[in-house]
Amino acid sequence: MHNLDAIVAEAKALFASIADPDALEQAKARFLGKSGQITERLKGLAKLAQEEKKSAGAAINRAKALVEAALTERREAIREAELAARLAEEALDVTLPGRGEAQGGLHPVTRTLERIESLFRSIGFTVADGPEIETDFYNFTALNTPEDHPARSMHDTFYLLDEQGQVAENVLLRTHTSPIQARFMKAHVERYRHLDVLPEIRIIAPGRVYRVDSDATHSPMFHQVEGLWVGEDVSFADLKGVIADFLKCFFESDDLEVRFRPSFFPFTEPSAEIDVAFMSGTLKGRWLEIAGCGMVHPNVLTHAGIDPERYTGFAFGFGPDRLTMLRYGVNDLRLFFEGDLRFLRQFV
Ligand code: 2U9
Repeated sequence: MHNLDAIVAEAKALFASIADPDALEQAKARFLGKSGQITERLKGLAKLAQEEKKSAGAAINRAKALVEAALTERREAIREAELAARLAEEALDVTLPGRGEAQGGLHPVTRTLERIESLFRSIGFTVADGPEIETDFYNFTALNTPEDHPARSMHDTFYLLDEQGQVAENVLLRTHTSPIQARFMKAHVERYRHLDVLPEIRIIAPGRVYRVDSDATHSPMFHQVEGLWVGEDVSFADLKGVIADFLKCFFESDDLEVRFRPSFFPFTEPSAEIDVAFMSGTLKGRWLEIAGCGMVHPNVLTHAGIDPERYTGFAFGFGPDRLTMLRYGVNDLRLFFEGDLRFLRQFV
């Protein structure tokens, strides 16, 4: 039957033109659905004479089988094409080179701190640590700082608030790392109370400190490294030797001079400022203030339970941020704390 052949050909052509599975199922309805062309033919059989029914029915069923076969074939083809597309999309090229890990690096101030720690360790110091939130006792009182000292004012020191939002007068952000040493001395005295002689204290105290101050050379948070050596015969001459050797090692130069200028700190007596002058390079001949130091004040030793008649000690303090600026030629302190990678990458 020519008509049936045309229907089968039409179905095949239509199915072949479709790539979407839903559209294919809709196209199927045009031939095999309730009022599809093949279905209508089957319904029409009822009208035929008995002798025609058998051969006509057989021909329609053959055509129906051909349409169904074309449909199945197209469904398969679409599924395979989809699978192939997905495989191509998800394919991994294992021969591509790796993307590589981002390279991290230490902050320039951290490098300075590590360098200072390693130099002091090499002459028998240990590195001590302590809390950044301190009590007024360890930050000021134990360090012989009088009640009316300006450093204790809210203009200079960050105080913490209590649960009612009021200034908690005895809790603050440490303004120097000296409370680390005050705590260390007290613990040391307690630990060795059973001995006839107090073993020597030789520590450095590096860390973050906080002051109400902000401009090109002052940051509200900055770093300090302080040092302390307490024993039976510790003198100002020992202090001078340790500091001069340290500075020569730190700046990798014997071509520098160190001088001690009388000064005042509540926690040391006598006290001095330490200046350094490089004898070559861009800063040649200029005296730069680099640290403070002195012999530990008898009141500070007494606070820790150490007899100032028997023991003496020296202490010093410097700013590693400033040392880092000098070592690398950086002129604005704020660059260290802004986190700008264009600046920081130069030190990796
Ligand atoms: C104890 C006793 C004494 C630590 C000292 C200085 C002098 C000093 C400043 C230098 C620049 C801090 O970074 S800076 O702003 N420090 O001048 N610090 S003596 O004296 C101590 C510490 C602890 C128990």
